[in-house]
Amino acid sequence: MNVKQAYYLSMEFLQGRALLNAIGNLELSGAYAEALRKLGHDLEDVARQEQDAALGNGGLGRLASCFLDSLATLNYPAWGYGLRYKYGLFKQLITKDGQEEVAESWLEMGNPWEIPRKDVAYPIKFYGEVVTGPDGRKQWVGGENISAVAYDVPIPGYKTKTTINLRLWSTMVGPEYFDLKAFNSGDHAKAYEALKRAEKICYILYPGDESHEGKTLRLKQQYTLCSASLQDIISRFERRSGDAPNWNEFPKKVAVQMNDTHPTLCIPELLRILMDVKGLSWKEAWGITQRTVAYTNHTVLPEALEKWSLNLLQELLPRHIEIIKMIDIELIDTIIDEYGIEDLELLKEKLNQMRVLENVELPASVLELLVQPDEIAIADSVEEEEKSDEVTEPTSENDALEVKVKKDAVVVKKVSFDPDPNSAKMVRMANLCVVGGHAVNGVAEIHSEIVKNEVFNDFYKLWPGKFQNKTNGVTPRRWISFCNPELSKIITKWTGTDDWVLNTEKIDQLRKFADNEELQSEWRKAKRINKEKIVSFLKEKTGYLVSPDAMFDVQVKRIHEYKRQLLNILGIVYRYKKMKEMNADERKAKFVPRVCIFGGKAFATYIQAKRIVKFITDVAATVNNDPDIGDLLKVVFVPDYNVTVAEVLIPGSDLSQHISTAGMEASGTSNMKFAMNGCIQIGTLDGANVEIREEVGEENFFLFGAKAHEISGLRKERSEGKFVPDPRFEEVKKYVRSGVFGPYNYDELMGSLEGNEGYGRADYFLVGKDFPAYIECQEKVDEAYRDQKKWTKMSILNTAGSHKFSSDRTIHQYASDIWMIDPLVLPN
Ligand code: T68
Repeated sequence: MNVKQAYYLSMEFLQGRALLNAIGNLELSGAYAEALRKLGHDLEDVARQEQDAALGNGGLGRLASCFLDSLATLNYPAWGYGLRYKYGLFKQLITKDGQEEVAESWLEMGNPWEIPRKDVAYPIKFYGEVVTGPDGRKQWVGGENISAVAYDVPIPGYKTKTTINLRLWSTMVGPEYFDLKAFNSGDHAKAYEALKRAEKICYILYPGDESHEGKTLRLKQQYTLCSASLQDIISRFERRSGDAPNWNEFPKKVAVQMNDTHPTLCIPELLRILMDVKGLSWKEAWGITQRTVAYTNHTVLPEALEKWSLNLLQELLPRHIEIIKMIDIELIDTIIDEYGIEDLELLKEKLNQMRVLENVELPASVLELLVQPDEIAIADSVEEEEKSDEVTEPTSENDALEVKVKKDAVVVKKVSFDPDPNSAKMVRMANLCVVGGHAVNGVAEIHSEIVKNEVFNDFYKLWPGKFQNKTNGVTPRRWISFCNPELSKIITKWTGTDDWVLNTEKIDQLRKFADNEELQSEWRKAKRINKEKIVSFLKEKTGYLVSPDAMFDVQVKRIHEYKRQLLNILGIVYRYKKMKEMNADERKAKFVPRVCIFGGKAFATYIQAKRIVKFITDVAATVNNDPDIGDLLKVVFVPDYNVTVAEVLIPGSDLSQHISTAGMEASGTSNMKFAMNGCIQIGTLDGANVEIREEVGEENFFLFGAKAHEISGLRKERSEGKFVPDPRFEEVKKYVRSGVFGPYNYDELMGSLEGNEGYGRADYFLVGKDFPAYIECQEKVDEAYRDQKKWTKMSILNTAGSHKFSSDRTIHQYASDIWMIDPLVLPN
């Protein structure tokens, strides 16, 4: 059956544990537990032995894994492709100094979930040079040659026989690269050099890329993923098409989705193979490539939009840079067609913003077009506006003269197209993706609007039809059914079927029972059981003993300034200070007991994020040991947050925090998981929060904070020195600086929230601006929690309204709007 197949290429897959998920999807949990019991083992104990497969950082990687579950479940012909990192995302230790990273050696005990496919291997080349072969085709020769070997990880779907494949590449070299001579002469290290060089490509996820070596390694990783996957996809296409493949059919059989820009090299690699290996013309190859690939954007943070140094690319992938230059020329032609050459300033601006190559001279043919000899002649014959009778000659071949008729004088203005000699030449991967693919999508409605109207607005004006929204989703198997069996039983009972696991819209039926006392009581019992699991978990991991009677208030996600863990912890500090100012009775009357739980990893080189971790743990140490406070407030930083930890924390949370500066969180996906598990959110109008609030009802969501469209104005106000901070914000910073939380110097952290100037300073993320609204909103949360009936109703309505956020819905939309693939159920 030669149907069209989709391939999801991602540098990250955050799979978590596989056992309970696999037997759950195969509906074998009961039988498996029983079989284990007979052998004297407990299923949960066995499951706990498994290490998380943490081949990802956060949301982007976990999304890829949720997508695989949905693809298999919905019987789509689709595979995932990634890298088999030897060490996953680091293990996070929390010490007295904050976060410490150690390597996560997840393969140490072997991996029972993979099938090594030594028979599936492809050559990968780096460096070398480009020559023209006797047939006139370009050939990439010499260089460093390694091989990428496949490891297949089966992904079983839920209630279906379909099992799809996640193919992970590992890098090595053949025995011919073992330097026997060197070894025999005693130079053992040299003998293994080539092998080590190859193997290190797949050592770790996201190597630090501050150094040249680090950058090179990261680029090698990206290219390995793209090249090996495309060679595999192409060889499958050829196998299925028989003797003479019709390459025009390729986009009818293959859809390649690039998970962010990390697999962008797919574009020049597909072009290279089609032209240099298969002999197609540029025009044919370019058309095929554009119809095959599509790009998902996951961030609008300018610093996260990937750029690579042209020199590094030139050195490592010389043929690809030639191809990228050809793409750049295609794009320049399109930009000139669109904007014309009359207004050279405008044209220059558009070229500067839109080109794939940044700060690189224009090709000579284009410059020729831009320098209009006629206009120079006119200019020569008239006086300039400034009454100078000298017309400036172009100083370099990259300069052009712009002639404008202004009143009755002719104004001659020199427009320089020279690159800036002080800035590096770069390749903009996102622009390459937008030009090279047929679809570009954001991951939540508000984010897709920002993608269209801000980040890629020039491209949107050029090709409005390319831009789409695909709101993220999460798999209800892992994120309700398996992680929360207590709640699942209740949903099944009240909706009358367990069909909701596949057809989540059925969960909506809970809505009509939201006031039902029996349901409410069952609901609270389930939450209580899940909270007790958190209590034991926290005791084991941190030593802190918390009370399940308290509200569990949770913020778990990567530590980043834009996600504003700092706002949360400053809110807690403010609460603590107020408690300290009251007597015991006043305290009890005013505050609902809370356990504030944080979890998340800071990128190893992100100093400010690490300071935030340190701050949270310092606050925890002070508050938790304060006898005045007791169970009224506890703060816990859970070390080493990962998928497995999320599976414990999410079902037992009461309140979850999604409080990013509006416009900065592309979507968020844990917000969806929390809603599904009946947790109420406190959040800003950002990412998928906007849609979650719409679905669950605004009265069941604690909203606060500035709106996305206000942010740039607020930053401007700040830089002009017009921002007047709320006295409560000043009070809380002063309190932190006073040393209540220990000897650590918090000047740097608090200072980042002050001043008028600079990114990373001047409170760029508007913590101070949103602080008063946040603490007032938290007071409303306390008030709502006191009324347990009301709270339980809100909780039920969150679960009921969460059904849109199943990744099954998302995957159906990708399949029908971008990939054009259909489900395929194989006959028995
Ligand atoms: C996240 N992005 C978005 N990036 O932040 C989140 N890795 O809003 C969204 O819900 C999620 O993607 C899924 O769409 C990430 O997780 C990374 O982890 C990342 C960024 C740069 C390089 C590598």
